[in-house]
Amino acid sequence: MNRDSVVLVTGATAGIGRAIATRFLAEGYKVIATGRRTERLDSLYHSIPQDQHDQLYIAQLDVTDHVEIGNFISSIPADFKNIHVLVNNAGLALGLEPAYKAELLEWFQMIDTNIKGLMNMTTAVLPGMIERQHGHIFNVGSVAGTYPYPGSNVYGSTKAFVHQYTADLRTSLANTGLRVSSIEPGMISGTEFSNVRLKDDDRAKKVYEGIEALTPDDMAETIFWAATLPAHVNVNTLEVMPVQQAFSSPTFYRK
Ligand code: NDP
Ligand code: 8X3
Repeated sequence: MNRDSVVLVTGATAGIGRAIATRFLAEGYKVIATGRRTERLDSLYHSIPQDQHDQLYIAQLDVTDHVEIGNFISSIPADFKNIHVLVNNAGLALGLEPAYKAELLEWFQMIDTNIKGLMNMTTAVLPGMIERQHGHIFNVGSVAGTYPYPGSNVYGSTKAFVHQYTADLRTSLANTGLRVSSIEPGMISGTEFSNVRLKDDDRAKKVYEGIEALTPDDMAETIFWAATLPAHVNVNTLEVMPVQQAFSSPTFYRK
């Protein structure tokens, strides 16, 4: 990594993605910030110090649309083309109901975004990284990919995919010098994750009551750290939880 390195962040309009973009910008790196909501991309642009404006390129992008992604990649301005770090952060959970009450279309949307979106972005950016012989792909997974909980349903399954996909990608790229990392956080407050999942802001707020959860800045710090380690060091998988979150043993439902 050097100060001309370009960091492409998906889902930079909110939460962790926005914090990651802000962090790399503050450290002097160039950032391509993407997401579907253009007003949020504009707000990111206006929120950073003026002397960082030249370091930021914003682009509306839906990670589920592989045709749009192809057009986006070819339209990136020359001074932002050399993407060194791709942070596949865009993702969402929808619903927390038991499986028999869940909406099939919401399951499809999680698969399209968390799995196919991540694959769309990776395959679009990878050839350039191979050509330039440097690159680092971060995939944002979740503890939900390892520890099941009621209502996680397809969300946890998509994150289990992210974990294994990262491991397979890492293995496949081991002889290229490229780095691949799966970052798997637990509960993070101060993002729109629960608002999107529950479609109810009051319920979303209650999720974090009494818990000092991780913050988007904690995750930005984690990814910044892993990205700036010496080039021969690869963080394969990193599971991060707030101290107040832990594991629970299998549950019994007695008759
Ligand atoms: P937010 O809801 O705050 O942010 C999600 C981001 O994803 C938004 O910027 C949103 O942008 C973007 N996004 C969603 N769908 C698409 C799409 N189709 N195309 C492009 N961008 C999309 O949530 P978080 O910051 O909390 O979540 C970020 C990642 O972290 C997710 O992958 C999530 O699963 C993961 N995670 C979150 C945890 C938490 O507790 N919050 C814990 C563990 C992992 P827009 O709507 O503008 O497109
Ligand atoms: C988000 C963390 O535990 O709410 O991935 O599923 S959790």
